[in-house]
Amino acid sequence: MKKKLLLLAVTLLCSSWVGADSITSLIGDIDGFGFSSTTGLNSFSGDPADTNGNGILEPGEFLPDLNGDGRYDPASPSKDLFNNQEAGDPSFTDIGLGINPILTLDFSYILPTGHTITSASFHIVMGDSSFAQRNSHIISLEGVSTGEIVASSSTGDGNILETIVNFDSFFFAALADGNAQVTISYDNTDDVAIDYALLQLETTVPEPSSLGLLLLAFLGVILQRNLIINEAT
Ligand SMILES: [Ca+2]
Ligand SMILES: [Ca+2]
Ligand SMILES: [Ca+2]
Ligand SMILES: [Ca+2]
Repeated sequence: MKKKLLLLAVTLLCSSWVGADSITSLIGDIDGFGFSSTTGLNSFSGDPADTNGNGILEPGEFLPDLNGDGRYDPASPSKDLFNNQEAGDPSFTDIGLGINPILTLDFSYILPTGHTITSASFHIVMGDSSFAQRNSHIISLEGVSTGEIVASSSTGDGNILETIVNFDSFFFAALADGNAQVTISYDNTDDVAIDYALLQLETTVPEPSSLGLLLLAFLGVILQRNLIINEAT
């Protein structure tokens, strides 16, 4: 009986062991809004837009004041509009989009059999954050609003920020089919440009090694039962 209890304990232990996995679905490319070089690109202040000088425009840095008028503004009379799109870029990344765009982003990915979603987050790197995030904008998943994203404090005209939205567990079921449609409705923006967006899923999955141990435990129970039957006959 002790052996049976021990085996049962091992079985329960094995069945509770899970591993973690991570799934990332990327829309667009991480290439600093497509600027092939940041040399000579200045922010509204006249300082280098690529503040850390690593050759790529990133969150915390700036979209460039291309016409040198001391502001980032694609609208007339300022002309800072850019189009750095390459083959394969989605139509809404690496390009100045103008004011108040409404965007639909279709993520697709594979959620392996047996995986359970434990967290999901949406990330988007965009500017002009001094305006695009000064006012709230709505992000929806599969047509259901996830709430308003309220502006963070502006750090200068043309500022680039990464916005992260953590989805409530209410949305996990809608993400299980490997497709996720995120829509963004901006309100009262100056200009919006997007480098890329991504969907990050964290999952749990039974460990193959645990499954092996589970099978061994199950076989142990069978073998012991046969021994008991053999001893009784
Ligand atoms: Ca690109
Ligand atoms: Ca940089
Ligand atoms: Ca300008
Ligand atoms: Ca890009």
